Amino acid sequence: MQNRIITLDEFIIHRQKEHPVATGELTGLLRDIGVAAKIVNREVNKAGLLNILGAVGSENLHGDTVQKLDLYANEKLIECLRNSGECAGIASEENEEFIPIPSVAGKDSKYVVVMDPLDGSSNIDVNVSVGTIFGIYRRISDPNKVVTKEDFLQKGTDLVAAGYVLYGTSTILVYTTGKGVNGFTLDPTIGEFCLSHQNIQIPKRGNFYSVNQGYYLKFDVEMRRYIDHCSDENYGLRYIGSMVSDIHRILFQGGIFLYPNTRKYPHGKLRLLYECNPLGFIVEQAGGKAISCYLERILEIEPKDLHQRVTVALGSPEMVDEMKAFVEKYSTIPG
Ligand code: AHM
Repeated sequence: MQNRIITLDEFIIHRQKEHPVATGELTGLLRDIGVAAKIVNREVNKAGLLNILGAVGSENLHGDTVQKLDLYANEKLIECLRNSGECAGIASEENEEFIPIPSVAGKDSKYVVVMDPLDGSSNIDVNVSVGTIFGIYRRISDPNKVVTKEDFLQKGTDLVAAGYVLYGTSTILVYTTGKGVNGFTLDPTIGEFCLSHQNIQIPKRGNFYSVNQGYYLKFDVEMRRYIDHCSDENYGLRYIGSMVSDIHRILFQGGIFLYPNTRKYPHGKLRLLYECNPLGFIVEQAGGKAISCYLERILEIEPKDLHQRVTVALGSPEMVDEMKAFVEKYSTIPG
């Protein structure tokens, strides 16, 4: 642990200096996301006082009930990114279509952002941790023109940066630019994210598995066998129902997170672009693994649709390998 405080801003500027050709745009974008996270954090913390808990009543395009705070987080993040000047477009889990952003002060940005503004929304109105997830891609379309869908439909291996903010007992921002994973805890007394977890390394194995075991009977046989194995091995079951929180624990204590296909969600529930790719990138950067329940590496899946769902198993490398062995042994799907 360093003996002087290093803020998120200092850290990302320092990292930029390590790349002599860097223009500072990514640095600016990460800093703007940090600012947006502080604003969302403020609202999450006082949600109970402001009557923005509970559902608006409408359903989002996936059929989930939209919570007021989801809308707020979505709006705030979009607003910050729109004013940033470093972002050419946004694809958000809360919006059916991507949002092109006009250039600010005549400057054409080369980055686009994918995000889940407030993941784990069913936990909001009972004061349980929720999180923001983001990923940053370099746009592939002509930078002088409006962004296209292809700018967002890039594989996870093309991510330039990814991160999450966990609004928990303390608020922590964890991000990677492909050179390790670092965590910054918000010090509310100075209003700054301060480096608290340097070069995070996921344990090779852990004592926990994280899955919605209530759906056990709806999982395929190989997944049921693997879950039985976890139970036989006396792994503890930990499932918050907020992917950011579940992954955060696994990042530090080791373990495996699973969201397989069910009858309700034949392709899995979680979104490739907004949830699985950014968190998969972070987990891999910390030394872990992220695969689908059909054993494809998450980051190599070719996205076809902005809101594409995917099955997922991610976490400690040895546990993901173990799950893979169960799929290979028991799967009835040829191949
Ligand atoms: P959300 O986009 O409505 O917030 O749903 C995503 C969340 C994840 O954070 C979590 O892992 C999962 O949904 C929980 O789903 P389930 O309640 O089906 O177990």
